[in-house]
Amino acid sequence: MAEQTPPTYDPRHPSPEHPRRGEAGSRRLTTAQGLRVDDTDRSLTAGPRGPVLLEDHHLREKITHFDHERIPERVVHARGYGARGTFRAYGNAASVTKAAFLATADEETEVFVRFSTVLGSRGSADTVRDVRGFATKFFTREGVFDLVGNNMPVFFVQDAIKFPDIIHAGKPHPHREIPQAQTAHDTFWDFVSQHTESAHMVMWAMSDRAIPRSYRTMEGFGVHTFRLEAADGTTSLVKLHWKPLLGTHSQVWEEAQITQGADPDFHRRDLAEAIDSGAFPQWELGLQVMPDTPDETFEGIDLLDPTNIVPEELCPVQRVGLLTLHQNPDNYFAETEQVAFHVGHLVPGIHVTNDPLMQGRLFSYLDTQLSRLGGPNFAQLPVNRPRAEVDSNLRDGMHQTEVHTGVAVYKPNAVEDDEPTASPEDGFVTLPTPVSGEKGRHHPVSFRDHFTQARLFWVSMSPVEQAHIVEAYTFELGKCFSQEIRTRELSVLARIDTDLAARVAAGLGVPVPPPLEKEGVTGPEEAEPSPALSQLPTEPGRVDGRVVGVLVADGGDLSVVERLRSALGDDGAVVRVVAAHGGEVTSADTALTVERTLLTTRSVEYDAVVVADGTAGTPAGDDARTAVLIQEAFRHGKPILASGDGAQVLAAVGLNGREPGVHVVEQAADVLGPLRQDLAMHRSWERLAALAGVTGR
Ligand code: HDE
Repeated sequence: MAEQTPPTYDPRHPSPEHPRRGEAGSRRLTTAQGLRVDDTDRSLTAGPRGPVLLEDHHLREKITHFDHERIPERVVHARGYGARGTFRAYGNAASVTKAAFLATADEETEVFVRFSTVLGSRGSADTVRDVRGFATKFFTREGVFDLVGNNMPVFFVQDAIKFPDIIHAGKPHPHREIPQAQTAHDTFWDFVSQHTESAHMVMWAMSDRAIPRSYRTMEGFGVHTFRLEAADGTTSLVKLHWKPLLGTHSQVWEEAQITQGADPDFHRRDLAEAIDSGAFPQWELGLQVMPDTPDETFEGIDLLDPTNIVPEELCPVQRVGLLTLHQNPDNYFAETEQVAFHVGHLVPGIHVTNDPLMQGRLFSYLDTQLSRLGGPNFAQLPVNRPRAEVDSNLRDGMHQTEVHTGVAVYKPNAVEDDEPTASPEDGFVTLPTPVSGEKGRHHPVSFRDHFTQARLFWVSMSPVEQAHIVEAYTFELGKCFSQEIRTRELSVLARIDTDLAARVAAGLGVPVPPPLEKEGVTGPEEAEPSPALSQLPTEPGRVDGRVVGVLVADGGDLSVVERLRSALGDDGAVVRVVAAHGGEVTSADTALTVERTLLTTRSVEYDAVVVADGTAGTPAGDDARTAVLIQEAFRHGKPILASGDGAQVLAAVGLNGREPGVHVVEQAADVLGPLRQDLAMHRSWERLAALAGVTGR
């Protein structure tokens, strides 16, 4: 194969696909046909107050185009946000795969990533309790590879044929289309309480993983086991992971709910602003490499069952490359909406397995693009266009943009002497894995343990995380109307863990039913905890993109803002000035621009709150919304600091600085130390534990 230069991407020089606008005053408004327009504000009418004329071709073109501006939203993962970036291979994956973008040290590959929620419509809020999509398109020199993953490593169903069922159960009830973007309703719990292979995934969905703090603080998973092939022909069974360099962090449930109203675009705004400010989010791609044995199991775990993880303690994650997102889309529709992922977009060295979920996905993704993007030529859209050379005999169809030449669009042909050749030498060769057995709708014995891994997840959580899981089940089941559904789900929980079931039942005020009995279903076996599953930081992490809100008042101490900005700014943390009014706050010879007022802000915007000296007794210090802001920050485990008389503002809501993660200091200079320390641990876990009434963190 001819050597091709690895694709590169320079964010400062946008591609010709995204031309910049012209000089001011140099552009002329035209119709779609390039005709210059005289007036686009008034329709053509017969007389000043007469009827509009059909003759107005500009009006008709403008309205007709507008009428057709939308395309069908994705049937799942409709709400999403994308970014461009690069992937750099470390080269150490060469022993496992011959895929050039992974195996070649320092090779850089252009990528487009789309994050999403699953259930909500395109206009739904970002911070709902849901699984997050984490789909990556690698424009490799050998063709496009799509890693269409989620932020959870397992799935609700083992077989693609059940996908329409779980989605119909989770989507709003069809008669009223309520509730939007959530699982806290009867049909979801009716389904999962009967369909017990969901038990493990439901536990993830009820955990803090379902309410990430940011796309930048999410892990990603390929979910299925892939079969990787090295240059020497050896194969391995491999699970794929994305590890965020900022750590894995979540919101707490009340915070996520408030965010839905206060800023429904919270996650897309966070990602876009981070990229704009140069705080480029990064993930390492990790591989769990397991032997390719005939039974396709590892340590007794069936690798074809997508409700199973392989604990990292049993098979460590080897990091093989770095993903950096460094450019926001220029146009949401053209890029984020039209990007088309497909599990079947593979490159040499990466193969699928017989995981029945994966097999069904191989059909679904291509199929859905046909109706979503209006035909088979979606690969020609700028956001999807491969960087490798394309020379296919695919022709015509809706929205064909290529002007193909030549007459012999078939193989073999003896009419043209430069026909494209197909060869196993450099082509994608399907591995000759053996297939045997009887046709049938099977239910393998190794797919029947529905509870051991759910238990594994539960016992791996810290006490605070367990408390959040209990709260989530209690919330969701509390929103169900059917007592029968609640009881059935409680019986599922009773089968996983007695304490979990007892705590949820207590919250619902109902007795604990006996553990669910279900024919043909086994488990749980005793499960060894996997500490890697817990999100609690074991050491201080990075503070990039963290937001500190500082409440200041006219005539008070403003120096704390500058101090924090110079100390935290280099690390990519943001310090926002909050005051009672807009414009500027002034004090002695200092003036600061106010970025948020008590009217326009809410606690959820901040990872930590500082109350500056000089706020007590001012409109800012006395405002009831300040009390709410501090109380919410407190309930959500966020660091809270007060300097000087700011202590009185805290005292008004009952805080004295002795609570975990609450600090009262004499002067502005003393704020930084404890603030940085607490921010780096994400939350005060002691406080969250105390609030949840559990001991330990
Ligand atoms: Fe998807 N999924 N899915 N899914 N999925 C789609 O494709 C489907 C599954 C995932 O940002 C659809 O282009 C089936 C698992 C992501 O554009 C559709 C099954 C995982 C995205 C589809 C699954 C995913 C999708 C809808 C069960 C994690 C968003 C629009 C067999 C590994 C991609 C589209 C984007 C989107 C089908 C299960 C991830 C309908 C049939 C498991 C991240 O084709």
